[in-house]
Amino acid sequence: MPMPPFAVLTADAAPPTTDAFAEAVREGLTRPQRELPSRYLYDEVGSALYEAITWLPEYGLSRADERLLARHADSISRRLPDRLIVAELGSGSGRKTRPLLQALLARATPIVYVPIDTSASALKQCRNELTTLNGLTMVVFERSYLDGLQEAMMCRPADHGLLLLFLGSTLGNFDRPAAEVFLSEVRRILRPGDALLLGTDLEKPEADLLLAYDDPLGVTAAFNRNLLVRVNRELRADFDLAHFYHDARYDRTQRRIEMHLRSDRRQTVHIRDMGFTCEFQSGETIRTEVCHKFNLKELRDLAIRSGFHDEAQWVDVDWPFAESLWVAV
Ligand code: AVI
Repeated sequence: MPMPPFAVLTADAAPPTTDAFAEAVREGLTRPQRELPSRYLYDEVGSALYEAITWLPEYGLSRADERLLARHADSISRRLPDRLIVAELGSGSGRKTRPLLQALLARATPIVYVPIDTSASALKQCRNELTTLNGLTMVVFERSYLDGLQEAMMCRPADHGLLLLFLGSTLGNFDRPAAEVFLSEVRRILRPGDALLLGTDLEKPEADLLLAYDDPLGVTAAFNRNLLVRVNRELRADFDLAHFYHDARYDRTQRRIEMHLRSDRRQTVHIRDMGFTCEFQSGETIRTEVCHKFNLKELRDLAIRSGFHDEAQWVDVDWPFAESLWVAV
């Protein structure tokens, strides 16, 4: 399909609906370990708070990702074909992607860049950050990752390769088995020879991780508790924020940080839009996010198991983090 002659196109949005949110909240809060899906952390306020987290001295993940992409943009781009579409799952603000797009544009223009995200606010930031790049055509998809990727494949001229970016260790927010299933699904949508650049946070001392996810300023706590503000606002609930605390833990067996919201007393919460009541015991928690940490060997094994060849890997030494370039076999 020929590309549109304009710089920015927003596809008809299919964002998560309030019904889907309500269903996810009901389902999650009735589990033995109560849960709220982490994708709902990213409303307008949540996206801004996450952006603030990326600047915190204790949270080195995003800066390591950015450093690696800036340092190795040329070597990454040299391994890719000149005629290329770049799609990105979970574009975030677009800041980290800029140097890589610049390196690709220095070799060949135009480049079509397709950020795919369920967060309208993240896509807006990304558009603002990257529209100034000469020679870049953006096609923005407010979609789930796999739906968006499938549509991106349809925008792709037959003689173009595809580079898919999945950065920022978003893969770590999936359970490990789900991560493998997801990568295999991605592989099924790609064509042989297409590339995946995967950014993942690596294992590091537990104390560093706990500080990264429970910063002294309380930004991560606000990011986490904002999820209750969202449930209150969108589903007319009455979570009392004075009695739910941010709790970040490291699970050594699963090698992951878990974020929870802990009730500091016995209390009853009503979610009026759903006619649903939830009793909390003192100390009971709602798990809101899991952030898995990886090692290099398991990433290489994961590449093979999900149908990729592990082409190259770059690692940041200051904050152990890996950028892996995989090619679909
Ligand atoms: C988006 N994701 C990769 C972040 C992480 O580190 O897993 C989300 C986050 N949660 C708390 N701080 C950052």
